[in-house]
Amino acid sequence: MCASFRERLQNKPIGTFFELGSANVAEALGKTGLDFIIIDNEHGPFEAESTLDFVRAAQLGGLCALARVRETSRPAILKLLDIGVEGIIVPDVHSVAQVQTLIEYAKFAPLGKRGFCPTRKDCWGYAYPATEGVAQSMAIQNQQTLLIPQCETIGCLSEIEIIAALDGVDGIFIGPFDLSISMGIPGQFTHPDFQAALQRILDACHKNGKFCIYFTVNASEIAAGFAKGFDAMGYGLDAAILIQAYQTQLAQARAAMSTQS
Ligand code: 3PY
Ligand code: MG
Repeated sequence: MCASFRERLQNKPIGTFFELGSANVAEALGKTGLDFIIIDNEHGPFEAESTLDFVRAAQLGGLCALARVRETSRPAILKLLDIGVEGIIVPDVHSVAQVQTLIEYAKFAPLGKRGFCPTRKDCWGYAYPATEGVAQSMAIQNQQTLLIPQCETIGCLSEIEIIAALDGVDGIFIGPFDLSISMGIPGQFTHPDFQAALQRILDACHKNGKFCIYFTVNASEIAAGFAKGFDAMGYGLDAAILIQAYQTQLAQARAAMSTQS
């Protein structure tokens, strides 16, 4: 068994958004030194059925498999949890009430009202003993399966202290693009108001013993993110980094070719 996301928080984990949608890519990313991937059911083109194959491949490659849900509906959340993702990242959160509903969907009683069925998450019922298995599975899932709302709207920001304090919220993922857009300063990540918002979210999380994940598309900003106090960093998207890698390698090859003639 590879280290869990919580265990990896001790060592500044770095992940990436998984958009390419192939089990081969998920497995190959396990060779890169990444800690986790976020299988993107919000902006990516795939659904729960193919996500299951990506989860398996990621786990085979030693990666934590988190998934971003497509929407905040009960089926969208339940399906991803039941196929065995380690945590769900929930976009477009606006209010405390919405997060309370998310907790109902994502956590078993007594925290929430998640529906129970033996599924891949507990090896279809074979992971735990038959009689006490249900209660044991529920307790383990509540502890190990992470509910991570995104803070990426003004609404969420304005209630972040209450949201971060909710029992059942494990951590917060900041979406800088949407948060800056919602604040009326799109893409202005160094703007003082944006920086103050980041600090506010970070403080709300840490005051309540919750982890806080930030996202950047620049590898050069990862160290600064950890220095600021973020517990994990999302870095870029697999497709974009593939493009960059080819561009860099080809530019070097063409530069070497130009010196030959
Ligand atoms: C955002 O920046 O809005 C995100 O959701 C990260 O992709
Ligand atoms: Mg977003």
